[in-house]
Amino acid sequence: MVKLNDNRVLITGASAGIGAACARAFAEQGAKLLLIARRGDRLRELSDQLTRDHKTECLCVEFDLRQHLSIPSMLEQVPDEWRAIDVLVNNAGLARGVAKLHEGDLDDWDEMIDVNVKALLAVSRTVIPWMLKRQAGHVINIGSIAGHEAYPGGNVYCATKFAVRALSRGMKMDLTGTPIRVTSIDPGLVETEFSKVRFKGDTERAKLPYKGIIPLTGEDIAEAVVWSAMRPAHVNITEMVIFPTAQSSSTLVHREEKA
Ligand code: 8X3
Repeated sequence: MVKLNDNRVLITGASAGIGAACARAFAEQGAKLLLIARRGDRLRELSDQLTRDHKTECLCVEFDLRQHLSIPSMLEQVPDEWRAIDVLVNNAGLARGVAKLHEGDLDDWDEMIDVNVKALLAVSRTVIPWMLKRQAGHVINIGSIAGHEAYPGGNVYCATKFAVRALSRGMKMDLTGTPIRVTSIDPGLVETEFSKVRFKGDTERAKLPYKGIIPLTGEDIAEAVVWSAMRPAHVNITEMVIFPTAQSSSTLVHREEKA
């Protein structure tokens, strides 16, 4: 088993949801965290809490990953010791809207493609060479069931997650013959701010995907991420699809009516 204490873990989109849960789970294992997110106040709150609870060493970088062309220079500015990244969790991602493709909003599409695909590429393009230099590292991409099957209104979001899946496979192939591991963790319905973002703050509508089911939590996914990272060095968990028990595909969900 790989021990994570004193490992350096970079997590994108770390201020909430799956990203924040991963930060907590890695902190519990004694890792040092490089946390990147747009909401600096939330990041600092999280890092204060982790420092208090686990004595975690955290470096917080407030950065909007939509600025994907500036990602290499942002990362090159972190202190040298933070280039020794053992685990990169490419978590940042979002969905905007459920409009039919022919009624979709081009700005929404840009935002999803910029963050879900281009930012993941730019972060990986910068960090993987650091890993190769040290001949150590693990890239864990947070994909989605939306990268396995499209669903009505999912069009561009699903396309970005199909892209993430292709990139995970491509990275694994390009890193063949090196010790660098690549994992894709692909969840179904996880209750986070995801739905609120997708429905642009309409909280009532945002609750509907989770109605009548016990959805996954960020912690459920973080456990799988940390478990993958802790496998022995010769074991590469390549792809893991995680559903709530009530879900069997993007569109097949059993909902219990509440009285
Ligand atoms: C999130 C899961 O089913 O809303 O990636 O697309 S789903």
